[in-house]
Amino acid sequence: MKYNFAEVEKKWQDIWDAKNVFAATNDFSKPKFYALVEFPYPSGQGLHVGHPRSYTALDIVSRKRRLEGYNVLYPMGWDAFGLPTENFAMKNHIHPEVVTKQNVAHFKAQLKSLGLSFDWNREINTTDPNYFKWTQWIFLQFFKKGLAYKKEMAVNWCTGCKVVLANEEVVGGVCERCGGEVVHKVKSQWMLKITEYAERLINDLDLVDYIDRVKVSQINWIGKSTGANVNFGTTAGDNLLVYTTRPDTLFGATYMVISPEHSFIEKWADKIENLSEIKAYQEEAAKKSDFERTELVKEKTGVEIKGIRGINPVNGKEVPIFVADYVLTSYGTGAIMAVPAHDTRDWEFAKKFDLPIVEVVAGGNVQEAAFTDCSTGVMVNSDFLTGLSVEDAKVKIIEWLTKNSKGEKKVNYKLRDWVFSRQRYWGEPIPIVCCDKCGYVPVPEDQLPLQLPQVETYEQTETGESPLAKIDSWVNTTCPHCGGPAKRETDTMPQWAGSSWYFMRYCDPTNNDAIASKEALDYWLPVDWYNGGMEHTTLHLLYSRFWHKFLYDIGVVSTPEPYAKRTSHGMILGENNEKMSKSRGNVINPDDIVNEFGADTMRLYEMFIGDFEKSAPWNSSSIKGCKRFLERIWNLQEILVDGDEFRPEVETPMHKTIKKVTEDIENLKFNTAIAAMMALLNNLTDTGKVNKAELRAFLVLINPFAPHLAEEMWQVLHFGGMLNQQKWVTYDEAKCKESTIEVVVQINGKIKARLNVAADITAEDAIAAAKQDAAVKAAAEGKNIVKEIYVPGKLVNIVVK
Ligand code: ANZ
Ligand code: ZN
Repeated sequence: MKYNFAEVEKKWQDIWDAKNVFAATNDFSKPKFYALVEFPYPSGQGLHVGHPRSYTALDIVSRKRRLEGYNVLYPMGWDAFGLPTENFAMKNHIHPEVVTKQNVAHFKAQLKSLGLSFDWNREINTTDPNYFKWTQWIFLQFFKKGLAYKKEMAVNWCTGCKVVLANEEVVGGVCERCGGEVVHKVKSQWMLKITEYAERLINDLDLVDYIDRVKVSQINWIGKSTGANVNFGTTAGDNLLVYTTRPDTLFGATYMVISPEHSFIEKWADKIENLSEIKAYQEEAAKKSDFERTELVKEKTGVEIKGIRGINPVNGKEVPIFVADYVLTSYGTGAIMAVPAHDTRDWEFAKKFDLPIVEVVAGGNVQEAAFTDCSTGVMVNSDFLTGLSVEDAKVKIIEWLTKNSKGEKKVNYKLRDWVFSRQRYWGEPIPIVCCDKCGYVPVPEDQLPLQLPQVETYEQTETGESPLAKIDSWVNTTCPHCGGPAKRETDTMPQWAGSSWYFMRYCDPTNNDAIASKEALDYWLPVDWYNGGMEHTTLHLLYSRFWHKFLYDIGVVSTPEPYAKRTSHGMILGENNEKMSKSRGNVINPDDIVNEFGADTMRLYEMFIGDFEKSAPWNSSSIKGCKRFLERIWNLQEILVDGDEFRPEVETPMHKTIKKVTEDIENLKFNTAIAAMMALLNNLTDTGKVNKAELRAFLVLINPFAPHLAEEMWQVLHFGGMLNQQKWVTYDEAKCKESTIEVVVQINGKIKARLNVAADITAEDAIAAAKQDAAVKAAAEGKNIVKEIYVPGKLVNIVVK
């Protein structure tokens, strides 16, 4: 009987749907398990073979958990606001809502064809007004707590998309989306104060079970740095505050640098003798991204400010002040004391501009290269610090600075506040009204959702305002506070907004009175297991932890962290080990695989492709192997016999495999779980039969991986009920060990025999048994035995002369 995957898979997908078998129940007395995968952006390209890798993995875990008696929530939805949809709409003159609808329908059909056990009753879409009502509501809570604020700032301006980008969206100095040049532009932006949570976002990583590389990259992204703010004097009369992580090197500061955007320049313009030169330099710097400016390999540039000098507070010495773009406005104080002897960038700059290099930590040759090691060196040329270790000198100088009101200890973070404004149409409108009298006034909560108006075109205005700014009837409104004329905010939220809280909405997706009921949130949160891509570790993961913490602070959720556990899968690459991309022409369409081999094979293959946490190249011949494996399982029906217990000859492999699959699933070792089931299948077919007890157990094991085939066999063999409602199989630890093992016997390194002996045999008995073997006896005949060795569980080696 041939296995017809197409028919069987469709049949079971329809039954599961009709019977709602994967719906999470609202029975809050049951133990729960909340599995989450990153919901996709429904792009026009449809599903990528990378998506099912994550979805299948947690589908396997979810299917197993259901059989273990948990109330499982495994939801799916659409992160559907964003630029590609808007760009497509702009080009083709279709409303983004229509584009989104089409793309979602396509994605959903593709996901359904894979037999993933999502609870489709809880499907959400970030562009649905009933959803973004709550995204807007959360924004207003931020606003009310002073954590959403407006700020004039130099932002990343993409010359291609004509849109302000978050730092994270600038990759390698260019726009992540269009590859266009990114320059600086000053704009008034809505900001979210994520920096207020920086410390907790680091410390609370102790409360969760995240894989190490995720933890490390979060910590690095937040970038906590401990040092001091030091107040330098200047001959202009004003002070200049610098941030340094090496206050111990203060005596080695031979010049200062301020960023091109530093307000000092404006303020003392009339004292600066070479102002036009500096203005020209400022213009050049504005064209560069932060990335370009801080690149180590870049040759340093800068201009000395003529007419004003800095004064080192520790010794009163005058030093030149430069304007140079390797100092960023947005970090620390935007000004530094330069210590060329002990900082590489300062050293390069000093060499180029012929500035003095004064050694203050002994141990290197500072004329040759900066000596940056601070673990072993001893202070020199540093007055009251001389002779101290770097660590002690840091403590002492901070004491001195504090006592003399010249500075203080300071912690800085690389993390910046989150630029939350976009000048785009296809996003959540920011629910704020600007009134001349009352300032920024929130749209009253009972008027949410604030919906998007219809527009003629999706292009921004000449000045880069959002297309909403062109709709007078939308912009002009009355102030909710004083009733006077007012204007609406026309910026929309960034794409990251909707995904910052979506896992909460799944708990109670149709609630009209709250983001979700407190009861549902308290029951389901935190998410028990969240799997997603490494590319979302620093943005989405951090943003959503931040929103969750804020909602925790205002009493909406009851746990400080949203995700108890976070794992990450590797990328699926093209056959040639390159990233799959349209331009390389190596994209595999999941639909083609499902059509040709079936969903079960696709699922199995993606889990068998390699170590789940590492990237893996696509391999077409290996897919065929997976298909054959499933067909061999199907054919077990032909050798089926009665039996309520495992037969003695397969008892150990049965227990061992149950144990292995059970554990491997928990440890993301899907590939080795599959390999173990393949080995078990061989064990069974080697005996020429399989009994009912064995096959039942086998089907339960393979079910999470290949649920259609397993469910179908369960039915045609009348095993009773549906497989997805059975219990997970258990094993007996004592029966996982082989009672006998095979031991190889060698004479002078050549294999002479293979013996079956008790697994716990002693060396003495093993050697004795070996010597009893006829072939061994014959080979040793008439020779002297000089050595006998037993390698436990493996071999007996006899050396003869
Ligand atoms: C003097 C010094 C001496 C420094 C030395 C380093 C080594 P992290 O660890 O990244 O916080 N710095 C401060 N503000 C800056 C800005 N806005 N743009 C560019 N560089 C800036 O590094 C802090 C160090 O980077 C600071 O300590 C400062 O240089 C520089 F042997 O001050 B240091
Ligand atoms: Zn008003």
